[in-house]
Amino acid sequence: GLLRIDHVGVAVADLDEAVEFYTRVFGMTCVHIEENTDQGVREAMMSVGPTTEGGCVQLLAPLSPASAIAKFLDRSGPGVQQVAYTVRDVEVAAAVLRDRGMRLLYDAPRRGTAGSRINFVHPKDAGGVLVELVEPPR
Ligand code: MC0
Repeated sequence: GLLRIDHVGVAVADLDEAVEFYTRVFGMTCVHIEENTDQGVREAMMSVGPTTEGGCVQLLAPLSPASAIAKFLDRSGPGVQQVAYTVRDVEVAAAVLRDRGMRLLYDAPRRGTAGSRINFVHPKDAGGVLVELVEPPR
């Protein structure tokens, strides 16, 4: 089953500007920045509270015009792009959701933030929400 909200993903055009905004206005702390070329993003993990136990906002900026985030920004503008849940085992969680009629975007998990393993439920099967499953690195 799902364990907790891992992060809420927000599409932004300019990552550095967004990090500055979330820090100054909401008092969040940037705990991780990375480029994920497989996903076509440059991303920053912003801790909501004093520890990441309080959940994170993941700021996502496109690396190229072909990126899923570039497409999202073109269509919808900046805003919430995904909700991500922590799971113990992403393959098991994906299999359970497939059994319940959900289309998973990948046949096998791919690499997410900081070496996590991830998959996604298609937003059209989940009431218009792109749902990400995150198995944290061991
Ligand atoms: C598209 N749609 C969405 C959506 N993206 N609805 C809600 N939330 C979103 N994020 C809607 C469109 O408006 C459209 O609705 C319908 O889905 C199908 O659109 P499409 O043109 O066929 O599909 P695409 O090309 O826009 O692709 C959507 C899809 C793609 C979800 C398949 O974005 C994708 O593969 N996402 C997974 C990877 C990803 O998002 N990576 C970036 C984050 P209508 O009604 O017009 O038909 S990377 C990340 O998250 C990593 C680093 C991590 O956390 O570890």
